[in-house]
Amino acid sequence: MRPVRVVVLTGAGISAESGVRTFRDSGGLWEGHDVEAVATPEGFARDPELVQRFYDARRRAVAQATPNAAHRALVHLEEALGEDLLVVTQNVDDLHERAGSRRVVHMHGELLRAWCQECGRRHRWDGDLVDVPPCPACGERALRPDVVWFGEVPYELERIDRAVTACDLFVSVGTSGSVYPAAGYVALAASSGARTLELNLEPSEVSRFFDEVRTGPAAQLVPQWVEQLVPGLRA
Ligand code: BJW
Repeated sequence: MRPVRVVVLTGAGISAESGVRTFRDSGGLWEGHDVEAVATPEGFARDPELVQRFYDARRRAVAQATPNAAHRALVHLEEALGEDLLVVTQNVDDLHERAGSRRVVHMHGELLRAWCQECGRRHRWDGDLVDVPPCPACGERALRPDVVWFGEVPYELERIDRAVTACDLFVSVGTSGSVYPAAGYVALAASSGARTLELNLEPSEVSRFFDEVRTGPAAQLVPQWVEQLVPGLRA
C-alpha cells in the first residue's frame, strides 16, 4: 500500500443529513440564539439555565440522530489507512464514533461529556444538566457541558498541528471556515506541502486556499471521494 497520510476536518455539515442542525445556515442553531449568550463562558456565567437548556435540547436531538453515508465512508477510509488517517471534528455529536470511527479528535469537545468546574473531572453524560446534578466525583453542583466556547482553547491542538503539518492530503468536509483555529488548518496543510480538498454544500469562507473544491451534500461527496481514493491506496 502506498503510504499516504490523510487528515479530514469535519464540521456541522457532515451531520446535517443526519438531521443535526448546523450553526450558520438558515434554520441553523444560531438563528434565534444570541451566540454571545449561549457559546461563551461569559454567557454561561450570566445565565447558566439558558445555556444548560440549549445544550440539553441538543444532547437529546443528537441521541435521536443516526450516522449517515458520509460518516460511514470515513470508517471505510480508516479501515484502509489505519493510523495514517486522523479525523479532526469540530462537532460535539458522537456520530463519527457511532458509525465506527476510532481515530477522532473532538477539538470543540463533546456533548456527551460533563466537566466539573469544582474538581476538574470529566464524566460521560447523557442526561440533562439544567437541574444542576452533583458531580459523581466530588458531589459539587458545578457541571457544565464539556464543549469549547469562544475565547476558550480547543482540545488537542498540538496533536492536530502535528497531523496537519505531516499529512499528504487535507480534506475539509461540511464546515463554513469561519471559526479559528480550525479555519486556518487548510493554509497550514498547504504550506507544509499537502494537497487540499474541500467538500461542502457551497464554497466556504476559506475555499480559495484549497487546491480543489467540490460542492454538494456530504452524504454523496464523501463516499464518492473515498471510493476514488481507496482503490488507489491498494494499488
Ligand atoms: C453541508 C451540508 C451538507 C450544510 N453537506 N455540507 C481572528 C483570527 C483567529 C481567531 C479569532 C479571530 N477572531 C476571533 C477569534 C477567535 C475565535 C474565532 O474563530 N472567532 C470567529 C468568529 C472569527 N475562536 C475561538 O475563540 C476558539 N478559541 C481560540 O481561538 O482560542 C485561542 C487559541 C487558539 C489556538 C492556540 C492558542 C489559543 C474557540 C472556538 C470555539 C468554537 N465553538 C463552537 C461551539 C462549540 C460548542 C457547540 O457545539 O455549541 O464550535 S462555535 C461553532 O462554530 C461550533 C462549531 O464547531 C464551529 C464551526 O462551525 P461549522 O462546523 O463550520 O458549522 P457552520 O454552521 O458554520 O457551517 C456548516 C457548513 O456546512 C456550511 O458551510 C454549509 O454550507 C455546510 N453544509 N449542510 C455538506 N448536507
